[in-house]
Amino acid sequence: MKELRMKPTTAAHKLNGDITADALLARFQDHIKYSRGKHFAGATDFDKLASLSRAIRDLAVERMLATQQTYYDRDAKRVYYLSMEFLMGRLLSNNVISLGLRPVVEKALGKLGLSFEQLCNYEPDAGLGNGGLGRLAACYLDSLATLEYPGYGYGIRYRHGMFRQEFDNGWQMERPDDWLKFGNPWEIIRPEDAVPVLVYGRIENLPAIGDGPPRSVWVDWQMIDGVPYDIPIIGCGVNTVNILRLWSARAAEGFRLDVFNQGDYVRAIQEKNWAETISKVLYPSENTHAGKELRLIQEYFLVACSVRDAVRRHLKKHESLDNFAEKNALQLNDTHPALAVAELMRHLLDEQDVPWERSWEITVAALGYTNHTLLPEALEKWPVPLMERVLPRHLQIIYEINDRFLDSVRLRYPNDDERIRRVSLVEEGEVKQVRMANLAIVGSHAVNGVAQLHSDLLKANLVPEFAQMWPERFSNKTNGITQRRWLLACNPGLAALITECIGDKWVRDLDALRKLEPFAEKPEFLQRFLAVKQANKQRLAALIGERHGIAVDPQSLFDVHVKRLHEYKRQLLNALHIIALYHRIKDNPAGDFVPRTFLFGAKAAPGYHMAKRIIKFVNSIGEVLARDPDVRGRVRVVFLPDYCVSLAEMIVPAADLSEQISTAGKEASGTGNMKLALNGALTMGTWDGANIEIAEAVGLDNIFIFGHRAGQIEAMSRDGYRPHEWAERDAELRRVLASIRQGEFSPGAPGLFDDIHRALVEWGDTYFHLADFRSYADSQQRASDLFRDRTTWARKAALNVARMGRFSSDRSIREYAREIWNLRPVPVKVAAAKPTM
Ligand code: 26W
Repeated sequence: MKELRMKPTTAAHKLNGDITADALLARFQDHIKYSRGKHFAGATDFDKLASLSRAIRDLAVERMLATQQTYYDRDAKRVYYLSMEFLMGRLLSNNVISLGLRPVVEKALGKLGLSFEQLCNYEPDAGLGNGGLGRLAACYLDSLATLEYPGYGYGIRYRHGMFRQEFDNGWQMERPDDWLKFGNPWEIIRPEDAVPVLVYGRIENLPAIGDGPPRSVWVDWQMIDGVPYDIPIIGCGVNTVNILRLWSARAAEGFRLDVFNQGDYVRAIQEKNWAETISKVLYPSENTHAGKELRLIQEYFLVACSVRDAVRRHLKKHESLDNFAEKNALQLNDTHPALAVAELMRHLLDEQDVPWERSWEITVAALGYTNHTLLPEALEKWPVPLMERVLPRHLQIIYEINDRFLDSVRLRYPNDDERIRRVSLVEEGEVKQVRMANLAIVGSHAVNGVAQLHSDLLKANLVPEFAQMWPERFSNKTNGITQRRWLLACNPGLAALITECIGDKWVRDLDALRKLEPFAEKPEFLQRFLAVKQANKQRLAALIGERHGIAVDPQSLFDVHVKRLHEYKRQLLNALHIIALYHRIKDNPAGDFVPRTFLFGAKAAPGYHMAKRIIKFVNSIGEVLARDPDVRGRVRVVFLPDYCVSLAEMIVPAADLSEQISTAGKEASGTGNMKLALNGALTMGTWDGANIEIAEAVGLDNIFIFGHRAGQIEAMSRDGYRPHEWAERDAELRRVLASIRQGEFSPGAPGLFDDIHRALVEWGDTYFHLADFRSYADSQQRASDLFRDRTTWARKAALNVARMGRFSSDRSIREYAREIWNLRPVPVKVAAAKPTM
C-alpha cells in the first residue's frame, strides 16, 4: 500500500512548506541539547519525543501568535467552550499531520535512524476526561481550528487524569495516571495571566447608598490562584492555531500571610496544599452525580477562571461589557460549568455595576447549554447548604434569578403550582437542592441535545415545561468526530486507499467521501479495502500478543465493544450472547461456526459495583471459553485493559463489527459508533442515539439494527415489564440464565455472579436485556452468515465509509457556529514570521 502523501494546501505550504528536513533536524537536535540538557548519545526516548514535540511546537507558536493577533485586530467574535473534560489523547502525530509535515519529519528522523511512529508511541495520553463528552470536546477543538473559527477551549489541568486500569484476577484495579511525570512539551505556562478565585466566606449586607438598591459584600473568603497553561490547537491545512487553556490551582500569592507571620509555618504550608488539591484529580465517574464538595469547587474554579479571562480579553478591546454577548459566546458542555450563569451575573453586577436587567440580557445572550444525558442519576443537583457554604454570593444570585423567573412563569401560567414546582431552580425537600440543568436552561439563549432522538426526548420528557415556554431556545446538534484523528491519522492504510481513489478533499470536507460509492461496486477495490482491514487486524493482534501474551486469530470476525462500562450500554447483553454461542458450540462441537474474537474495552467508575462485576464476568467467561478445547479457534473473548484514546486508535481501524447496543432512549448519541463506521465496521445497534441517524445515512441494508424502540421501552416501563416472562418464552435464554446461576462461569466461587442473575431476573432488569435478547441473538446470526461472504461484507462496509460524511465534527461545529454562536470564520492570512533558527 502506498504511503499517503497529503498535498499540502497552499496555506500550509506558505508557512511550513519551506521547512526542510535538515532545518527540522537541527531544531530537534538543539532541543535535545538546550531544552533537555543532553548529548544525543545520552538522550532517552522521552528526551527525543519531547525534543521533537518542542520543535513542532515552535512552528505552531509562530502561527498561534499570528492567529491571536488577527483575532484582536479584526475584533473577532470568539467562542469559549467550557468543559470539565478534554480527552485529547496524544498530540504529536496529529499536530505533525495538521501542519502537513509528516514526510519532512519522517525524513529528518530517518537520518538519525529513528522511527516517527515509535517516537509517537512514547507519548502519554492526555486523558483529561471520562468518555464521550470529553472526547467530543477534543474533536470540536480540532474542527474549530480547521474551520478557522476563533474558538478557545477552557478546562482544568488535572495533575492526574483518568485512572489507569489493570486487571487482577479479572477484577478492575485503578492506578493513578501520571501523564505529567516527564513534563508536557506542548504546554506553555502563563503565570502572568493567573487569576484569583474566591470560595467560602459569607455575605455581609450593607445599607443602601441614597436611593440605590441594598448592597451586599462577600467577605472572609479564601483565595486560590488559577494558573493558565496553553496548549496550541493546530488547524489542519490552515494557518489557524487556536488555544486550549487549562487551569491549574495554586495557593494564592501571599496566601495566609497572617499564619506565616504567627510562626505556624507548617500549618501554612499544609493549607497551601489544600488549594492545590483542586486541580489534582479528575472525578472518574460518568453519568453519576456524587455531590462531592471538591467537585463543586472544581466546577466553580473552571468557571471563575474562564469567565474572568474572557472578560479580561474583552476589556482589552472594549470599554465595557455592554457588547459582551455580541463579541463572545460561552458554550457549557453539560451542566458541569453551569455556574457560569451566576458567575457572569456576579461580574456584571458586582464588578462592573451593570444593573440587573441588563446583566441578565447579556448573560442569556452569551451562554449556550448542551445536554449530554437524560439519565436521572446523572443530573447535577447541589444541596443548598453546601452551596451556601462554598459560594454564598452565587447562591444569592441564583435565588434572585429564580424569584424573577418564577414570577414570569406565574404571570404566563397563573395558578399552576405543579409547573412552578417542576421548573424552579431549587428543588424542595428535606434538603433543598439547586437544579443545575434548570439553571443552565434559564440562563442560556440556546439549549441543545446531541442527536435527534435525544433532543426530542429532552423536550418531550426531561424538561417539557421549558420546551413549551421557549420552543425557539431548543435545537438538535448531532455529535460528530474529527476525521483527521479518526481516519487520516489512525488508519493510514484506509486513508491512502481513499485518497488514491477520490483525492484528499475528504480531509477537510468529509462529504466528499460520497465519491467512494461507485468503488464499492468494484471487486478490485473491495479486495484492497479488505486487505487494509486485514492489515489493521494483524496490527492489533500483534499488539494484543505483545502486551498480553494472547494469540487472537486475525482471520476471525473482530466484534468490538468499546466504551465506558455502564449497565445501560449493555455490555452484559453482549456477554449473554457469547454464552449462548458457547452453548451452541457445546451442543454441536463439530458444527461450522464463523470464528469470532470478542474485544471489550471499558473502564468502570471505581464505586460502581455492578459495572465492576460485569468486567469480572466477561473476564471469567473468557477464561472458561479459553480453557475449553471445543471452543478453540472459534470464540475468543479478550477484555483489553486501560481503554483510552490511543488504544481506541488501534482498535477502531481493526473492527469488523461495532457493538452499539444501549437500551433505546438511554444513549444520548454515542460517538464511538461514528468512529467505527467511518473505519469500515458494520454496526450492530439498537434504535438509539445517533445509531438512528447512522442507519438513515448508510441504509438499512448496511447495518444490523435490532431491539425495542425508545417508545416501546417506555411503554413496557409504564405498563409493567416482567423480565422472567421473556426468559420463559426463550429456551436458549433460559439456559444462558441457568448457567450463570449454576456457576458455570465462576468455577470454584459458586455465588460470584448471583447478583448479575438477580439483576436480570428478580430485580426488574432495568435495562431490558431480556426483552432484547432474542432479536439481538438473531441479528448476530445474520452478521455471522454475512461474514462468510467477505466481498458482500466489504461492499456494505465500504458503503458505510462512503456515507459517513454527515458525522464529521466539522458539520457539527458549523451548525453550532451558525445557529447558536453567530460566529464566522476568521482566516489567518498574515504569513507568520519565518521561525528563526
Ligand atoms: C456529574 C457526573 C457526570 C459526568 C459526566 C455526569 C454526566 C457526564 C457526561 C454527560 C457523560 C457523557 O460523557 N455523556 C456522553 O456524551 C457523549 C457526547 O455527547 C454522548 O455521545 C454519549 O451518548 C453520552 O453518554
